Amino acid sequence: MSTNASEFERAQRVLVGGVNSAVRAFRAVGGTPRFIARAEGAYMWDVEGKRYIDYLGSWGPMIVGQAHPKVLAAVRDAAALGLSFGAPNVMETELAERLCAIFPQVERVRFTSSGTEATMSALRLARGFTGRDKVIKFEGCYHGTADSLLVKAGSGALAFGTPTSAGIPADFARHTLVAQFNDLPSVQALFEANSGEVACVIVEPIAGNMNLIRPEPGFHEGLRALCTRHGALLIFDEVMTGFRVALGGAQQVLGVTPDLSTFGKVIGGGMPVGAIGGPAAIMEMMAPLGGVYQAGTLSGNPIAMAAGLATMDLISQPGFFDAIAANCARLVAGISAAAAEAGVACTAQSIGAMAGLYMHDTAPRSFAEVQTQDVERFKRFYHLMMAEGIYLPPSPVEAFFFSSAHGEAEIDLTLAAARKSFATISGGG
Ligand code: KE4
Repeated sequence: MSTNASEFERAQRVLVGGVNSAVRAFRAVGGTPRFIARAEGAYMWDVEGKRYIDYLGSWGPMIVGQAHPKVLAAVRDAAALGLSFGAPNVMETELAERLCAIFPQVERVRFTSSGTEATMSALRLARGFTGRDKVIKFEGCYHGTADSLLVKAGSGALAFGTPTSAGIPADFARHTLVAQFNDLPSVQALFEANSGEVACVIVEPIAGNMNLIRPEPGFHEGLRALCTRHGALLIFDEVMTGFRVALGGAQQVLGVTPDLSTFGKVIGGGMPVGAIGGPAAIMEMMAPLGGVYQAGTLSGNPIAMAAGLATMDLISQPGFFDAIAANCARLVAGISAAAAEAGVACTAQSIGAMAGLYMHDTAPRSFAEVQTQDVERFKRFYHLMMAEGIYLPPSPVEAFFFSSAHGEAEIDLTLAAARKSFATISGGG
């Protein structure tokens, strides 16, 4: 009989670390990754048949729950007409029209097959548009695996102690300047020390890859003013926050308009999609109209577009985000209350359907504060919850993800598991 352990042992013989994305390897929490056999609604089942309430949601895409009937039907219908054409397809236009309708400053879109491609292309576009080489990012923010962005990055790069990846030439990395999230003076200092050389600032507007960190009031307004003053483009990387904290992403919540936005995850509904969006005057610097080359064999793939359109239909329903945000808020409030009841220093918070849980008595407000978490206690909590059938992202520096499929029953089961886990921890277990 196939077990998680036997499948992991087998996978490691042919896949690096047994996985195709580093964060899946459970290196930040220890133990054996679960090999998922199927998923439906708020649940996943591993190869041993154990059921979990899914707060991973494929790291964000599955906001309407796993295997939603309407998304599956759209994928089946599209697949019956062919899987990939390498030629324009009307569904690409339709999904781009949806994005342009939601984000007023987005006049043109380019789809890619991943968030990495989207942010990598956005950086190249900013450099091509401004004629400048340097970019500013924030320590702990993660924007995928493009070389320029794997400098003091978050997510698995941070969790595994390689925030700046090996293999990036120093001559390349030197163009990436690193500031501190929620610290405007650190950004201003970089602009002043590199006057006229900064092409863009790229930021997760609500950080999710150093765990969920809220922007301080005025932070993004300050970024916006600095970029405008110094002729640099402001790029909101909304791959995680887009269509998750609100239909209009973090820019709707914050009321700040970037020059370029990158998207992914939810707009693919579980299929590979990324996107760049912005004003025609900037976007049309990209090939075939301009000199910034960008392309991709499966970009705008009809199956991915169909899954994305079906997901957009569902999340665009009136009241969708109010309901999901209220349920997610009830969950995180219940977790914080359960921890307090057990005398365990643990806090949880949420914005829309994006949540953070910290082994800390308050919600961290900076990269430095996130680092003061009790990681060993997180690991203990993680495995206690997993044993109770609650699947959280396997890292203390990742956000977790709620869906419209998570109802009262799932919230109650999760809070019962949290109370039991905190009781074990406070009892020294
Ligand atoms: P992808 O290349 O993984 O599709 O997207 C990269 C990316 C870009 N920008 C933001 C804000 C992101 O969160 C991501 C990817 N997020 C991680 C989760 N922290 C994906 C999980 C993984 O690496 O397997």
